[in-house]
Amino acid sequence: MSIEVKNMKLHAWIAEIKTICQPDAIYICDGSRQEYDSMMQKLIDSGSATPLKKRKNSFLFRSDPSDVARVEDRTYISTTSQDEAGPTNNWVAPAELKGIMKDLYKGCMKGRTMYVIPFSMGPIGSPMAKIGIEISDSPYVVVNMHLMTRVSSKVLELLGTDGDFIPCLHSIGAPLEPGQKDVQWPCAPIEQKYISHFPEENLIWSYGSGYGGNALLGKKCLALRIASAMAKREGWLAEHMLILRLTSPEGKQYHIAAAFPSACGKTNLAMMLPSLKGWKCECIGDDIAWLKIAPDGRLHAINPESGFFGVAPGTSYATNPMAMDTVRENVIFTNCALTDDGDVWWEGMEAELPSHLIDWKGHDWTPESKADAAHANARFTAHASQCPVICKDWENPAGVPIDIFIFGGRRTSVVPLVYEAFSWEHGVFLGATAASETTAANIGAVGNLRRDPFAMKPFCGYNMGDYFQHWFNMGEKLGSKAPKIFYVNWFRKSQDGKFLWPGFSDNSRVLKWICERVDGKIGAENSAIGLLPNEGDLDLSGLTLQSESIKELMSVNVDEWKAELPDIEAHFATFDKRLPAKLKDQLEELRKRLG
Ligand code: TSX
Ligand code: MN
Repeated sequence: MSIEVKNMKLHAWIAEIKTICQPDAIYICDGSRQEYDSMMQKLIDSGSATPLKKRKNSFLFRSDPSDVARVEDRTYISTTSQDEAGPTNNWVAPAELKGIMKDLYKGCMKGRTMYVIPFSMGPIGSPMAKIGIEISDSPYVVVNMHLMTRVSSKVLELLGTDGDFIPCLHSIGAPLEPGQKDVQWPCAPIEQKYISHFPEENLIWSYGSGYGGNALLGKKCLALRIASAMAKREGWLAEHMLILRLTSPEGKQYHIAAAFPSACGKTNLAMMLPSLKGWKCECIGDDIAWLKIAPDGRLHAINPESGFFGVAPGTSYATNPMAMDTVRENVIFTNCALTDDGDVWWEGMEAELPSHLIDWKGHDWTPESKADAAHANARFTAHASQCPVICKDWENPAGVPIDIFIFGGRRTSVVPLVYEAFSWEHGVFLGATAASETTAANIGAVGNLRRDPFAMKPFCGYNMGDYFQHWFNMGEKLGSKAPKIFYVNWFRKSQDGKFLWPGFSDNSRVLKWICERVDGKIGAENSAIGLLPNEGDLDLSGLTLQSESIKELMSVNVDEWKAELPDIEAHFATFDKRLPAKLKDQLEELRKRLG
C-alpha cells in the first residue's frame, strides 16, 4: 500500500472487501497528476484507451456495446420496508439484495487491482461537502473520478482515525483467471448488473457495469440518491439541477437553479452565452445542486461535482460553444467516433460529415453507413475549471444564494414558453407535475409524455411522496426568503411543426423577464396555470419573430389544460397515502381556475 490507512472504519472495510473480492493487488489513490498519467498509460498499453493526436492529453474509450448507459431497471433503493423506497424505485429487501450481491462479489476482482478512491463531493473541508470512498476494480473509473470529484489523500487526512465516509463499492464483475486475456471493456451481462443503494446506512453497492452513473458512484448514486435521503433527514436539498449566475447590465447578480429531464439541454443552458447585450451568464454546475439554508436564512447552493460528464452528440459550436471549448484538451471521451487524423467526432458536431470514421463499436464508418458513428449516449469527461464561463465562485465553500428555481420539460404543445408560480406551494406542484415528451435519445416510442417530477424520478433515494412533502417543509422554513419558482418550455411547436422559440442564447430573454419579476420591476398576467408575461415585457429586441408566433408560444388553451388533468391525477394516484394533501389541493385549485 502506497498510503497508510489510519481510519479504522476504512481499514476494516478494505480488509473485508479484499477477503470477499480477492483482488491481486490493492492501490490507495492519492489523486495526483502523476497517478492520473500512469493510470492512463496503463489503459493505453492494455488497448482500452486511444490517445487522440488532435487533442492534447485526451483519450477515447469504447465501451462494450451492452454497457452504454445507466441501467434504471437494475437500480435499487433497498430500504427495510418497500414503502420507504416508494413507487418510483425498484426495491429488494436489504438482506436479500446483499445476499445476491455478495455471491456475485465473491472472487470478482481476481486478476485485477482493487483501487481505493478517497473523494470529496464539494470542496474538501467545506461544511456542505460529503466524503465518499469508492472501491473499484476499474482504472477507467479512477481516471474519471479524478475529473468528476475531488480525489485526494487530503480526504484521508481529513477523515482522521474515526471520521465517517460513504462506502461506495464497485466491481465491473469480470474476474480474470490465471493466463486469461483481458478484453477492451470488461463488464458483466445485464442480468448480473446491480446498482444498489442502502440509504438507511449510507451505503452503495454497484456490480457489473463500468459505465457512467453505474460506476462513477460519486455522481448519481452518492450526490443524488444517497444525498437526497440524507437531505430529507437533515433538512436540506440534493437536487438534479444546474446552477448558474446571471449578471444584468447594471451588475446585479442572480443565481438560478434549474431542473430539466434528460434531452432538454441542461448543460447547454448552464453554459449559455446570452444574446441580450450586457447580460452575462456563468456556470457553477450542470447537473447536481446541494442546497442548504444558510445563516442569512436564504438557500445557498454548491455544485458537489468538479467536472462535466456531458452527452457529446448534439454538442456543437452552434448549440454549446462553451462546452466545445471546455473539451479541447485533457478530456476523456467515451463511445465517440474516431477520425482518420486522430480526433473525436459525433452526430451534431458539425454540418459536414467526414468521409471516413471508426465508429463507437470500432468498425469502419462512412456517410453511407446506416448506424450512428457515435453512440447517442457518448460522453465527454472534462474538469469544470476548463470551462471558459466557469464562475469564479464555483468552488466557494459557502455556495451561492439561490434567487430562482426553474423547472421545465420538452413539450411540443400545451405548455407556454414561461410562466411563474403563484406561490411556493404552486411551484412545488409545478415541479411535481413536470413532464417531458420522449425523444430519440430515450428508450421506447418517441413523443410519449413522461412525468419526471423535479427531474428526480430516477434519482430520488426515498419515497417520492415524502420528497414532495420535504419541498413543502423547506418552503415553510424559508418563508419570505424562498426563491421564486418558474416553469419553462423551449420546445413548443407551431401547427406546421416548427419550433416557435429560437432557444439557446435567446433563452436569456426569458431569464431577463424572470429576473425583472423577482425584482418586482414588472407586473404579470394572471392565467389559470400561473403568471404570464404581459405583452411587451419579454425583451424581443433584435429578434424577427412574427407576433402570431409569440401569441401561439404564450397561449394557454383551457381545453388542452383540462385534458391534462386526468394524467396528473393518475400520476398523483401512484403516490397513494404518501401524496401530500397540499398537492391534491393544488390540483383542485387548478381545476377550479380552468373552470
Ligand atoms: O439545449 C437546447 N436548448 C437550451 C439551450 C440553452 N436545445 C437542444 C436540446 C437537445 C438537447 C434546444 N433545442 C433548445 C434550447 O433552448 N431549443 C431547441 C429547439 C430548437 C432547435 C433548433 C432551432 C431552434 C429551436 N434552430 C433554429 O432556430 C435555426
Ligand atoms: Mn443528469
